Amino acid sequence: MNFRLAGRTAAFPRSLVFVSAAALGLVVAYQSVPPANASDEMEIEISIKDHKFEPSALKLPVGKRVKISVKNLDPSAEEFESKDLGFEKVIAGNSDAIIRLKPLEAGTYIFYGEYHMDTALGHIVAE
Ligand SMILES: [Cu+2]
Repeated sequence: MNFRLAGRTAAFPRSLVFVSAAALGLVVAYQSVPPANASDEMEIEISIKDHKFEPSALKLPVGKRVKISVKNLDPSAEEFESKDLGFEKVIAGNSDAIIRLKPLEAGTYIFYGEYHMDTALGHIVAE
């Protein structure tokens, strides 16, 4: 009788361990869900019209990935470029392009339209 009771007593903690492991599994599964894009990437829009950027001056937070949607509203192509940020992309007339930036460090970054350097100038301040 004592032996049986001991057997039951031992079985109880074992089932507790099982329940705990199941609960832990749920927690781990929940935490491994990748974060939504919106939380770690911000999206901005820049348009090109009459060979000028709008906006031409942007303030962005440091440490966030940035997706830039560029709309070239001019009928002619433009090369959207930044040596500071390390990208260049030719955008045909009346079309769009996407540029993705790595998380920015604090600083000022110049960008320009290489085909119209006299007017197509802009900069990003990250802070
Ligand atoms: Cu270029």
